[in-house]
Amino acid sequence: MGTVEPQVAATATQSPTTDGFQLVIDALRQNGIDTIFGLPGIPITDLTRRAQAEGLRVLSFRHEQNAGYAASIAGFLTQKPGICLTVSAPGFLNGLNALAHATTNCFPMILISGSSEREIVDLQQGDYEEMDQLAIAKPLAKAAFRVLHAEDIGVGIARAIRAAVSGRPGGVYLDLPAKLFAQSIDAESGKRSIIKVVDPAPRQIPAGDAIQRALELLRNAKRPLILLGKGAAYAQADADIRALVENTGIPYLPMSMAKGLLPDTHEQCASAARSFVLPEADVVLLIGARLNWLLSHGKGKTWGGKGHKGWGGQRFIQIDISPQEADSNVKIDAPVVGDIGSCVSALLAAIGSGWAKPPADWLNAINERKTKNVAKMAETLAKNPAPMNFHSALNVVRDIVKANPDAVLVNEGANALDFTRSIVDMYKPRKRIDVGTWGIMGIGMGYCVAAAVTTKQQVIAVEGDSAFGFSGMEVETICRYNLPVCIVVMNNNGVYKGTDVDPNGRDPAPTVFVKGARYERLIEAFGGVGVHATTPAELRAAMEEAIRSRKPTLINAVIDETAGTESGRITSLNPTAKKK
Ligand SMILES: Cc1ncc(C[n+]2csc(CCOP(=O)(O)OP(=O)(O)O)c2C)c(N)n1
Ligand SMILES: [Mg+2]
Repeated sequence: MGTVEPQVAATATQSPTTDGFQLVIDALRQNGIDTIFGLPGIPITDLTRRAQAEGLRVLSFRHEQNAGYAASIAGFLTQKPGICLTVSAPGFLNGLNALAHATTNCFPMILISGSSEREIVDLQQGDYEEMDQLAIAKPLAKAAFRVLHAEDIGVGIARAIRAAVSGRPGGVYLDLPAKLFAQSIDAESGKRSIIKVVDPAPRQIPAGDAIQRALELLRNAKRPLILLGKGAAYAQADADIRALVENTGIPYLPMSMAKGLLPDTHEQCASAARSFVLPEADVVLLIGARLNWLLSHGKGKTWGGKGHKGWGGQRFIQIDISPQEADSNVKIDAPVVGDIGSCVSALLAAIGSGWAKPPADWLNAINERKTKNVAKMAETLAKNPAPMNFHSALNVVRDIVKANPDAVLVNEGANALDFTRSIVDMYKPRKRIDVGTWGIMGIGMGYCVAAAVTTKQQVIAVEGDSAFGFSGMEVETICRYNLPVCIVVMNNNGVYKGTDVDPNGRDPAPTVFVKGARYERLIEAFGGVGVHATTPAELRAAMEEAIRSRKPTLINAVIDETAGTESGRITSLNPTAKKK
């Protein structure tokens, strides 16, 4: 055993050191990242502890997929990359779904996964949780990097941040092998190695001739239409987008997550006449909306085309940050490439004042449809059938959201999604977050956690009973952090409906769950409030109380099991066996 003195002498002459753990934390913090969504284990357990000790918010989940979805939507809501932190192989794979989701939805996110020893992994010698994670992440990520040396952590995180938020945002993978964390280097050079990223998402100014080309087309339109996508919501250019819509007087349709960019009750909102305006419009201005399946690829019957691929005759102006987006499905006559904020403000400036409103016959025709459809919907919503159905339950949610316009609405399911989207009006930007481009189930509870911690607002989740099951265990997470989340499970005993039966009478049908399941008891196990609601009045009282108390609440809203339709609104995409 040595004495104490030599050690003291040694530390007195050695310069201070830092290590990989610390450098990761410093690099994130210096770039304004204050929250990590993750799940601890080898080799990142100490990273979660030390990040928390240093004041970062570390939110620990029950499954990495939910942490990943949380990170992805935090990216959407804040324009900063959402961080998901996982262990190696299985934890990494659990996070990968969310990484792919972020890339597909253009949400900035960084999946940081610990990984096993490179020398062993590359020789496939059977290491603990052995996997070539970088290779696997690459096709699903916008970019993927690995850091091997502590002095490169600063560069690695800077590159990951830039890749995630610049241009079209997306999911980035950052591989941090176990050995990196304990590497120690001189503190001063460590400090110098951190890069505070300057201008991570540079504005991209559209070309003047592109703006003129777009205005030319718009000016000559007889039946113009504006389509707002979630890219427009992400851009946080809310005032300019509203001014563009109002100054031109052009009717607009918001895509699901663009709802509330202008209030859904706005007189120019054409949502209630969607099936009329799409085929009838002659010039369509797309703002941060891609012509993917959600818009029937810009052609076919939805757009008034003959058959399922026929062009409907519309001419398109497309504002998008990616120069490759135009012409992906139909011809784009006027592509405007740039960031949405810059493009919209350039259009606004070029329009000036005195833009002629669209022809009155177009606006009148839309209003006529709107009035008729709104009246029809009001009639349906006023009914109070027993058992409760989607409409009578969502009529309550509609009122609650109207009274609490700052609340964030999370929504997933099939019927539970489609009916909510069309019935529940949104009043403010980025208040509706849902299944996104893929129509995935499983975003629910992760989105709730992220929305609550990043916005500090009340969160309301409208969940199909199937949808809820994908992330249901995170009600513990919601209770543990005591988040103001009110979950409404639209319980119709199954996927789409609860009525299917096994023709052989042996098992429950594949689409059906335990009938009369008591989902509210799940949250009671963790100290949350559970409510069983069988009428709109019970649902209303429970939601009002949840919002008043800000307590984690799960309301099991019992819905008529015959009320839904197969696949909700997208029945046409569902191949079914030919009926005999
Ligand atoms: C990850 C994933 N798995 C499966 C599906 C297929 N799917 C679409 S909607 C849905 C569930 C619909 O049932 P529910 O959430 O109860 O909504 P309901 O129509 O009954 O209101 C499923 C499983 C999916 N979209 N995503
Ligand atoms: Mg259901």
